[in-house]
Formats: sequence, C-alpha cells, structure tokens
Amino acid sequence: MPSTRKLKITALAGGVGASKLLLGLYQVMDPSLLTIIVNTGDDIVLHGLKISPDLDIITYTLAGIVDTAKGWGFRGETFHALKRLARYGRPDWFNLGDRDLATHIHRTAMLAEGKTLSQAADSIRTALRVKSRILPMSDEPVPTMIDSNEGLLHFQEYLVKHRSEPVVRGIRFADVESAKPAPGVLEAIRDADRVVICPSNPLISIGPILAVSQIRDQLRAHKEKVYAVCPIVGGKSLKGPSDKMLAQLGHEPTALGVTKLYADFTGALVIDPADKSLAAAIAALGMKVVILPTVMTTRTQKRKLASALLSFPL
Ligand code: FO1
Repeated sequence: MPSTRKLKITALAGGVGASKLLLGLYQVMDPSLLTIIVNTGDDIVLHGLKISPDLDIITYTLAGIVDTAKGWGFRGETFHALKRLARYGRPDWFNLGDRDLATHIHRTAMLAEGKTLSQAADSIRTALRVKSRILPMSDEPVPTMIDSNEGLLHFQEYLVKHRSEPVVRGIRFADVESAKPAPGVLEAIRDADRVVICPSNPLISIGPILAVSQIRDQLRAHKEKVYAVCPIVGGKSLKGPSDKMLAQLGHEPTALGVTKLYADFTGALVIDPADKSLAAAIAALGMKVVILPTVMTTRTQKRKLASALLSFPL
C-alpha cells in the first residue's frame, strides 16, 4: 500500500458542496494523483453557449479564482455583457459574468470544432493550471429534468429561476440510457486506491453520475474502496436543497436515507458526530461507519477531513 501522500484518489463530485472537500484533498495530497468525475446533468445551453456549472465550479475552486462567498463564478466578477444581453431581450436569470463568459465561449467553440466536452474540460483546467484531472461523467448531454408542480423544468430553471420553490415530483436524466462514461472515467475508478463520493446532493449531483449505468456498475465492482461523505448533517443539507428534495421524493432526509441510496456501491459512509446515533442503523445495512466532522467552513476543516479520508485504513 502506497504512503497516504502517494494514494491515487478518484472523487465523484457535484458543484459547491463537493468543491470544499476537493480543495482540502488538493492541498493535502499530490494533486496530480487526484481525478475528479463531475456531474454534467446541470449543464444548460443559454445564449447559444454550453454552460457546465459543476465542471467550472470545481475548476475555478482548484485554480483559486472562484468567488468563495457564492461558491461559483469568478471572484471580483462583473456582469456588463449580461446587462447588454438583457437589453436585447435575452434571459438574464442565470448570472453569467464577463470573465466566466470566456470559458463558455471557449468550450462552445471547441465543441463546434468537433472536440468533446472532456477535451474542453481538460483545455480549461490546464489553462487555469489545475493539476488534477477533471473528467465530465459523460461527453453526451444528460440534462437533469425536474418534474414539479410547476411542470417539467430544467434543473437550473428549478434551482436558480424558481429558487428551488416548486414541489419536486420526480427527477429524470434525459437520454441517460444511451450515455457512455467519458474516456478515462471507468479506468479512474478501477485504478484508484480510494474512491470518494463528495458531500453533494445524492439525487441531482451524484444521481446523474450514477445514472450512467456503466459507472454505477464499476463502483459496485469496487465497493470496498468507495467512501461516501454524507451531505446531510442532523437532517439538514450541508449545501442546497438536498434535504427538501429527499423528503419530497419519499426518502428520509438523514444519513440513513443517504445510506439506503448508496448501499449497493459504497463500502463506508462518513457521518458527522451530530449523527452518531444513526451509526448502528447504518452499519445494519452493511456499510462501515466512520465518524468525522463533515461541516467544512474553514480551510483547516477542509484539510482535516481530506487528511482523515486519506489516512484511515482500507
Ligand atoms: N447559481 C445561482 O444560484 N444563481 C446563478 O445565477 C448562478 C449562475 C451560475 C453561472 C455559472 C456557473 O458556473 C454557476 C452558476 N450558478 C448559479 C451555480 C449553479 O447553478 C449551481 O450551483 C450548480 O449547478 C449546482 O451545483
């Protein structure tokens, strides 16, 4: 077994919630041994541009240029172009900043030139000097659609335009049946010393990645090395509407509810001390339980959790 600094880690990630743990991992390990498989269900086309929010959130965070207050977009961003677009009658509910637009223009141009989303993601992270590999879950579009009391909404319409207010009746990932994992995704799971499921929304951040059936099958085949960090603490989401969505779709909004969703492919669940009373019930479902502080507001908390994930025995 390599020393903890030499461990190869593959992480599955959504956006803002995941980026905190990933920043910790990036700082405490050799970042070139970290591979991140990112949700692309949130991707949307606006103004003719392909926007990949979770890929960008992770890339900007690791590049040290993210707006840390919001968790997305550039720090010190301006919105002049968006105001001009609104003047032409274009939708401005999704806040695309001036610097951020360059990323979307570059990605869209690469796709128009016949390149893949993986190639665009790699070009962006390399240009921003991010040392870890960042892979989209798939090169094919798999938009997350929310069936709600206000009709069928794209995930970004539900989250941003409607501020997560509609009642969720169902979630689907369009065209996921035919979606293949992006190049390198299955190998990254196979070759990792440890696979980390980041504390992201199980339904709409990790869910789309798992819906690519070959990825879920690969995780199942390597279950013993899969560690999930629970995104729910004391019945509340660490970030975003996970708790509300879980409850609206009939899942328990607790660490036990997350266990039931992850049991077939996860060897160990990391839960916060606030949830230690659930440990026995989680273990009864066949998962190892690791109790560690999972709330990450400070840099030290991010690094501490990351170091602990690298150091406990497999
Ligand atoms: N989130 C918001 O709540 N409002 C926005 O206007 C918004 C714009 C935006 C632009 C680029 C980008 O990469 C992310 C953006 N996000 C915005 C975040 C994003 O909607 C979500 O946090 C993720 O999709 C969920 O991980």
